[in-house]
Amino acid sequence: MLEVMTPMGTMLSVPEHLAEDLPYFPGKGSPGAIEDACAFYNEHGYVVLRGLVSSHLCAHVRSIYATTARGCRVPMLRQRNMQYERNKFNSDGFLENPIFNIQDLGSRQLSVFRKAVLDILTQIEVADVVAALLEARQTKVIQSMFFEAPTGTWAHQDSYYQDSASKLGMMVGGWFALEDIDANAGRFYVCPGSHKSELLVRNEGDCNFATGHDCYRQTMLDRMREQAVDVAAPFLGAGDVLFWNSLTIHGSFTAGRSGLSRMSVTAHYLDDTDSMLQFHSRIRRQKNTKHNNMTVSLLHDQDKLRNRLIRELAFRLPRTYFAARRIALRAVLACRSI
Ligand SMILES: O=C(O)CCC(=O)C(=O)O
Repeated sequence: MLEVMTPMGTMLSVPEHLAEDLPYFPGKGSPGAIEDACAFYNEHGYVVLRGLVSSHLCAHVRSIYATTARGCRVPMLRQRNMQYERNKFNSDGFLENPIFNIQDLGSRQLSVFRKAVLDILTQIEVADVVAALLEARQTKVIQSMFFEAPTGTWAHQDSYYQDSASKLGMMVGGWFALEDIDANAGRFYVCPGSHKSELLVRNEGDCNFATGHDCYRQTMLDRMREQAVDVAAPFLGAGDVLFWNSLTIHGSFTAGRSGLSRMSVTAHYLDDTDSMLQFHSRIRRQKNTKHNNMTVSLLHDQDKLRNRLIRELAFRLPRTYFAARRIALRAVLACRSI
């Protein structure tokens, strides 16, 4: 076990090897495993399915990333600041600005990478688990991200950014390990049971996303400390997938040492008949496509000229774009339709 400091300043023993962790549930070949996994998820707000994705598919995405997306100079939207940026690499040569919404990437340069990632996110074994967790007949991917370097993502509930329009907590996130994730590589963590507590920080008042994101992050941490929440950072090997509820507090640690990557993809899913609730404020309509028979919803489709023009403007004039976005966000949050 590796001792890691949580964002609350407490110490946590993080499993370095599979044998040091809970077994959780097999992703394949075990009748009844999905039912057991659902019961665990409902109780703890997260669950791990081991080997849900084949090592062959994980290796395929790693190799396609290396040969196509890594060297691509096209600006892409980024998870950490929602700005259009070119790829940036840390001193170890790993991508340090995670890509936001792989399904939006343009066909000209990135269709092969986009397809390889969507093949994983929509494969039948994944679709079956997500449908069971959401008690839905069909589900859809509404958002995705690609990570390589450790990022130290702040503690949050996805609900603050997006959730199900039908009921808060009815969105599922999935963290797909594309390689064995070292305990020092900025492990993804969850706060078990936090989906059931009174910890929801709403996207409003001083904590609104347009002007109060720092306040949100601090308030979240204060609540975690007050409630002395548990933290778990499961061992995730290539092909293991951790699913969590949109009300479950989670984030990732900063790296314990240099030289490590944590290549992974995350995705957020809804019942196919549901809609995305954005910022606890409005229903965000999305254009839909299909992949592997699953609906994939787009937000900033780069195959559309209009979106490419916005990208060019945002990339060349980031400050102007940021200011305009902030005004638009304030307007959205001020006239809540929910
Ligand atoms: O892995 C991470 O750093 C954060 C991922 C995450 O929070 C998400 O996908 O919602």
